[in-house]
Amino acid sequence: MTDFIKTPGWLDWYAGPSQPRFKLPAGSVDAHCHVFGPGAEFAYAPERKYTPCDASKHQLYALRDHLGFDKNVVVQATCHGADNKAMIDALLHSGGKARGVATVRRSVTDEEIQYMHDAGVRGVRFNFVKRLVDFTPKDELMEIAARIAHWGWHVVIYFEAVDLPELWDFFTKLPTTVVVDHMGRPDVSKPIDGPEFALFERFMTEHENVWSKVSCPERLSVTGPKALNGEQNAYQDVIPFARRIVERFSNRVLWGTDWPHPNLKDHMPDDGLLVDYITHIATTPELQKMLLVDNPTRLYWPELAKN
Ligand code: 0GY
Repeated sequence: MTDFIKTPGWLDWYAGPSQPRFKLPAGSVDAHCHVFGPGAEFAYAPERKYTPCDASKHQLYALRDHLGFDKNVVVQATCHGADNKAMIDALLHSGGKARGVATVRRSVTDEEIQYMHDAGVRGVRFNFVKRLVDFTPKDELMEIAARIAHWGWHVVIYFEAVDLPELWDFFTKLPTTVVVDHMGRPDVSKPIDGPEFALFERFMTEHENVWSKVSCPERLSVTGPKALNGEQNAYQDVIPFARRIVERFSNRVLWGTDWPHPNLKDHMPDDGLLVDYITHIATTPELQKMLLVDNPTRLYWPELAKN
């Protein structure tokens, strides 16, 4: 058994989250969350850039029930590298209520892909955030994308807004549905109508295969969780960005808690308040149902989607 020491300064996830006031629509999906280990059972990857606190499938599913979600999409986190065992174990113990996004290398075999598919994996994640991963050549990623396209999987991409120009040609050649993590991490201290966010909107406008998660205000916010003028204002600076993406691309947006919130050092969000935040970015019952139920069901459980 290996003992893993958590990265210094990294906060533990928030135990005892509040009960959200927003009652999630029936069938809501938490479309971005992780499991970490437990390290004694599923060792963290030698090449990891951080060591998390353990966050098990049991704890994830207890949070799902507490918040009122019906299902989860468990995204492979970088601390587990391309060893997808902990994520797959979570899917296999979900009673069909979790689907997954894996990290794979070029060496992955068709048998391994088939095994992951049968367990509920429906996508691969390509990560370009330099503090999280080492560089992988784009030809290797393109080869992986071409292979997983045969299973009907999609590609999840994670990058910083300043890197979009350099990655544009690669992203726009991907042969699958492409899901952007956290709106491409905009710098929300810059104007929403400035060139950086305009490029992201152009990316989504010109490429109808591109979807976006409108999650992680706690990562993007400069003003933070403080309710400056009452609770309505948590992560206020992120709201206009997320709301615009939800309203412009309402049939291609997803939302997730990002539990257990890797790599946060300043504050750890209360997941109940994060759920309440949804009502500020998806402001009508119709938009909320598309964001939380219809879109993730169509992408991850197409067999359940009505149209
Ligand atoms: C996220 C964000 C982060 C980390 C990871 O896989 C990961 O390590 O995704 C981050 O540090 O920004 O989406 O969970």
